[in-house]
Amino acid sequence: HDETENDTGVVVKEVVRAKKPPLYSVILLNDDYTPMEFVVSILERHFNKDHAAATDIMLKVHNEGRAICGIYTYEIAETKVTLVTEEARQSGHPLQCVLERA
Ligand code: TYC
Repeated sequence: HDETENDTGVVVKEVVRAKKPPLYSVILLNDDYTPMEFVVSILERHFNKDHAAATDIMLKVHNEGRAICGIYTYEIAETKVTLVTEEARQSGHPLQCVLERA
């Protein structure tokens, strides 16, 4: 908090808010091998999408090469990338999930 006096002599209190943290987009990249239903399931479970929204995003990646799955602060975004990549490799899929400054 800070107290300042304006040009009418009135003391004004202002709240100094925390600076907004930088945000990061989590992005899925297309490949020729990861099954469509696997990508839809990833979007439902890791990015809180319903089946229709997950299908739309998966098809956008399939048709355009990439799509944003969600926007988060750094630690959350990085954790999503790690968990999605681990699950894809465990399942034998080459799915690529990356971070970008939003
Ligand atoms: N192109 C893949 C296929 O035809 C599907 C796919 C969609 C793969 C999105 C990755 O991030 C992806 N099976």
